[in-house]
Amino acid sequence: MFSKRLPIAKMAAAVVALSAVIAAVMLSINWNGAEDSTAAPKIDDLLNIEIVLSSIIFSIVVVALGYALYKFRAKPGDESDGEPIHGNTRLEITWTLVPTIIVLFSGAWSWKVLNEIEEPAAHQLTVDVFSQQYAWSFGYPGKEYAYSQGVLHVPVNRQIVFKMHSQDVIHSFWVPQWRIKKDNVPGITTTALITPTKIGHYQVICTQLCGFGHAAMRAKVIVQSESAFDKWVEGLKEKVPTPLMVSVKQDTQTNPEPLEQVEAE
Ligand SMILES: [Cu+2]
Repeated sequence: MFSKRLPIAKMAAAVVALSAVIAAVMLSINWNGAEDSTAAPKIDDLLNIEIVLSSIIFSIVVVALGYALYKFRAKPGDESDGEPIHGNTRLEITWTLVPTIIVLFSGAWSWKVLNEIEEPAAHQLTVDVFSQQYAWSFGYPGKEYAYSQGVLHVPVNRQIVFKMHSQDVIHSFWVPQWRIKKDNVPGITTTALITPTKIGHYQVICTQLCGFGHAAMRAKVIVQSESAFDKWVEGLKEKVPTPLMVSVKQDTQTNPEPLEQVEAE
């Protein structure tokens, strides 16, 4: 049925042109906002690669579809059935193999990015993240378990080990400009490594529908210099409350990583 005279060169040119236009438009849009952690540019590059690959696939489909619609359209008055087609083994192998290669390539690249993002740095700072319906609070184990509610301070250009503990249901920790998002799961400790690279004010947003107050479940984030951070922590009056400490210990028992591997100051 597919004639041997498919205008392959023209179709390929159309695919290249269409891909270029779509990719140019999609890449020109700043999807994720400012890149304010070491992970952000890597994740955005990964997204851009996916955008280019998707543009190419989309163009192949659209060009083939457009060609078939035009070339094989019924003549006016033609009421006959279409030709019965059994299949095309070569075509089927191709459209199985090519997506497989693309998916494996994306997977390998994602793996590489994840490895880089999760590479532990020498001088880490551990921060406990406590989530509950519908509030965030934070403990600073390396700073005698100082405690803050609704506001998170962190030093700039230092890798923060966020250890997350939910008190009730699943919540999710997300600062969009840092890109990384991590679920807080009751009963276990989840960990995210994030190195903020810019001083500024941000927001933690809960991204896991957790109840009526979910949309309002936010906390302020202040990224500041190491000295300003130290001063702020010293000014904190509260210590992490006992019920939260209990949850840290309980979570830690079900977690392979020991809690006390706190940073060397
Ligand atoms: Cu929520």
